[in-house]
Amino acid sequence: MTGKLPVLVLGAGGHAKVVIDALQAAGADILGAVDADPTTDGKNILGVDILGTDAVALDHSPDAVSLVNGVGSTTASSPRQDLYRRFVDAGYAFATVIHPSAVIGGEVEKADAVQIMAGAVIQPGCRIGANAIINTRASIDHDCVIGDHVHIAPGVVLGGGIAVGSGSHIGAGSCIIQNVHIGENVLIAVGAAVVTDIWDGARIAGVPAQEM
Ligand code: JB3
Repeated sequence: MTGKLPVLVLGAGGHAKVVIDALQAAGADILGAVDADPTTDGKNILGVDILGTDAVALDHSPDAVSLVNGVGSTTASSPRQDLYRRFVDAGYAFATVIHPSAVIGGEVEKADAVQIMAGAVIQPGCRIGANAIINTRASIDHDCVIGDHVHIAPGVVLGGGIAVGSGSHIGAGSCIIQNVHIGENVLIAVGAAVVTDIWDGARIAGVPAQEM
């Protein structure tokens, strides 16, 4: 992960657990987690204490902590984006999270707050946008351009030279043929096989993938 400041995780659900596990594997100094649900206060995730709601995060100066976005996304345009923007607008910086088992090729550009989970492979020449998740064992081949806030779910396979527009969700186990363009805020359902360009806002599924 980037940065030397202690880390505060936003969120305390399933994605936060995976993120905390990656942070621990990378040897990060984790201060705690905060969650919108006040009933989580006092509990812990993998031994990391849940300290309260986002008000607790705001008690820490932006100079004293790095944030990690522990809220995931399962659709296009999720609350994850709003949370990221809210804290960036308040002056906070987000750390990147990279599980030590991820394989990342040469000349891969990683924007702010990128999260690359266990076993993911990113081949050379790719660019990964801000606040994007490359989830467990996803495979992204050479020269792909992944937009801001994209979620590449577990087990996705992207061929080379693919562009994925900001805010899109590529469902678990989907495969996308090389050199296609996926628009912004697209939802691709689990297990789809995508062989054509996909327009902004489309919801597609199936083999070969078609509009839902
Ligand atoms: O599919 C995989 C591998 N992971 C999924 C991930 C990408 O998305 C996972 O299975 C879930 O479907 C989903 O994980 P996530 O976002 O952690 O979902 P959930 O387990 O429902 O937990 C969301 C948590 O975020 C809840 O505890 C909410 O209270 C909290 N939350 C929502 N809005 C917030 C906010 N927490 C903070 N701090 N601030 C917010 O604004």
